[in-house]
Amino acid sequence: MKTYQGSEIRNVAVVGHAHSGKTTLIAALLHAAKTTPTQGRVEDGSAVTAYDEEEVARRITMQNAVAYAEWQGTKINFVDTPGFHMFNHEARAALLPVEAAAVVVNAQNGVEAVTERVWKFAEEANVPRFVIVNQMDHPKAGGTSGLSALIDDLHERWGRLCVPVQLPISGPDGFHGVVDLVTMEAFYYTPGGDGRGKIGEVPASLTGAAKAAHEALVELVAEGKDELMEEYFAEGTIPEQHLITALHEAIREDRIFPVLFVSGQANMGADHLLDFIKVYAPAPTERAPIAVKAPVLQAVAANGGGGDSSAGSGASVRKISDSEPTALLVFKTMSDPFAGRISFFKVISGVVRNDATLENYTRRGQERFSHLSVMQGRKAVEVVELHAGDLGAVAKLRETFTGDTLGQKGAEIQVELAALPEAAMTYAIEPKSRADEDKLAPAIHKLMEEDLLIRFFRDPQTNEFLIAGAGQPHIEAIVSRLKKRYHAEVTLKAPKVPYRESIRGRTEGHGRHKKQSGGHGQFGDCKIRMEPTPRGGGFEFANEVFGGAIPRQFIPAVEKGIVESAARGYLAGYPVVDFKVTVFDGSYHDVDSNEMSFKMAGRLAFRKCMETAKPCLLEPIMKVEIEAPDEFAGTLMGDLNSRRGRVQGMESKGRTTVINAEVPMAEMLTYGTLLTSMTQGKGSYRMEMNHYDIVPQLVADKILANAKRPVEEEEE
Ligand SMILES: Nc1nc2c(ncn2[C@@H]2O[C@H](COP(=O)(O)OP(=O)(O)OP(=O)(O)O)[C@@H](O)[C@H]2O)c(=O)[nH]1
Ligand SMILES: [Mg+2]
Repeated sequence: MKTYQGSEIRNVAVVGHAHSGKTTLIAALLHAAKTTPTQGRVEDGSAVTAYDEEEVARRITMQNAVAYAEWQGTKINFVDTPGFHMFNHEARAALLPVEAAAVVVNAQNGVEAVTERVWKFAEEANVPRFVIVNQMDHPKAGGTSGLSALIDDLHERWGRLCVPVQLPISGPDGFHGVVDLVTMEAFYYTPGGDGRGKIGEVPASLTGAAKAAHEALVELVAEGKDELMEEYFAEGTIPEQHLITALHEAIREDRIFPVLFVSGQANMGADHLLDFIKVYAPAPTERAPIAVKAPVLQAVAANGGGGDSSAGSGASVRKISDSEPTALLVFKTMSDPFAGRISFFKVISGVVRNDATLENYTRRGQERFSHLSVMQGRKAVEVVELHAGDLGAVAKLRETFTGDTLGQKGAEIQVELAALPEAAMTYAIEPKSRADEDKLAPAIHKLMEEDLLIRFFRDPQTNEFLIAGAGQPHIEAIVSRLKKRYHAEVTLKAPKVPYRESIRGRTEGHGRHKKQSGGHGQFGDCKIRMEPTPRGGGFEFANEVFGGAIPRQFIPAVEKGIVESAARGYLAGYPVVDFKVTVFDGSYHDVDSNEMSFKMAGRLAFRKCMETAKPCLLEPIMKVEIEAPDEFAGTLMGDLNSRRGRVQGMESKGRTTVINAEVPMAEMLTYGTLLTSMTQGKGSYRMEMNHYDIVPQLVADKILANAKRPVEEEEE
């Protein structure tokens, strides 16, 4: 394979609502570029970017995938992303390594909930966007009110900067091709062909509309650029070459969001879209230098850890250029039971060569890059070197994970990943056999390497294994992967609510641990003050012991005892959070005092405090967005009320109502099924963890009645 320079590379994330046809469109583009001899299909698992067996079985994309097309001297890297709301965090993550987002809109439905969401992600990530109106072959393309209504809708949502750069050639007999509004040429396609069009005349019925659309485009491009404006007024138009350069610049600077028309499934418009990406999408080397965090040197422990020896922290930038020091960012990990861990990365700067040894800046190890590759779906294609801006992959790094930066020694940078939502649903799982139990933890940890949303832990109360994820389909896919990839079989049990405990009052407590059982005794004694901190504040610890009432070296033991006891819970075995402890007094014994004794004293003092600190139960509150046709709004609102939901807003979009509410997780565990029956299958919802709040007394009483109160095994 040819070696591509940064200026010859385009990185495009393909984002959009579920089923808008992203995976199919990429398959069409790859076929048009002769990457695949036939066009891959989602239906039979032959689409290049839909290789995961869970995805093939469900016919949806669940994780990002990478593929590339070599198109007229340019390498176009595509990142296919999930449109299903539960996996939208993947789409967000895909925007980090790219310079353009192709926002795919289903021509039948226009802009949908996730279309808006991914647009916002791209905006936040500072990534130029183009709108691809897909499924133009569909008899219902344009919906009930036609394509001009679709364009009006784009304007309404994202402003007049959304401007067509093509005009679709469609009529009652279907979709035939597009008019390029820059060159004013028409391209005609055969449905089900190879995606390569034939140049022809603009149909007479469209010449007027094409001229008007061309002028609208030219005006928008020239806007704010004095020399172009002058040229436009003097000549009445802008020469094609100037227009191309100016449009490229306008797209890069977010002054224009071009709109194009294709059919992925019938492979119509593919070559033109590839051309468009080549000419108009920014090359990585053209983008402004990316913000990076310069290294933060660890305080040296040998200094006693007290002195602040951190240096060089703060924001900085790195230019995407071969001449900068080599650095790369791992943006995705795939754990393959055979090939091992495959790390997908973007070369931020410099050149990565096969067999290079690079330092993992995040974890401080050395990694050897053997069999340097680029990914074509699941297939790794080996390359000799990768230049700044390119996307690549390497297998079998020893200790490198998603989010890590690596590079040459002495030129450290760090790049921040987009924030992930909290897991929205927790299930208990039970290994089917002893052998399954042994395989479970290592297998889940492998899956967690590629899916950062998974949480895996033990229920402190029941000792069950708990697994948390984005929702039921997500958890089910994890369970299926555990079985198919790692032969670890588990049964899924009812969803669990991860309650927590906290306190509402300020109090003091005394813990004294004394044992005299012949020989060496044990003695620890501390007095602590406990007070609530704001919600989400976690745990704080302060030391106000003066005059050596407790020797310095035993203070951490007191803290440790408190932390351990808090993790075990007080009311019902859920971890106690959001409180501050100050140790202010105590006593010790010259011979009998040791760490263990002060840890015990810490535990006892904590439990003493809990008795009077007005302990309370906290529950996770979800941020929920529900979408359904207007006629169901009343039913849904009533239902939310009965679920202790607090409606934050209700909005009507076309004939759809969108309700935003905050609802306790405990009330949402089986909402998916209920919503389907309440809305005849026409409603959809998504939710994410938002915050913890105190459980109302009546509800808490019921939970506590069913819970075992944890017992502290050690006695004074
Ligand atoms: N008529 C028509 N159908 C299409 C077109 N593109 C996709 N489809 C159909 O729409 C369905 C979804 O296509 P996908 O390519 O899987 O859609 P996606 O956007 O990748 O979906 P997610 O990955 O779940 O977000 C499939 O059944 C396709 O056959 C198109 O251009 N025309
Ligand atoms: Mg897909």
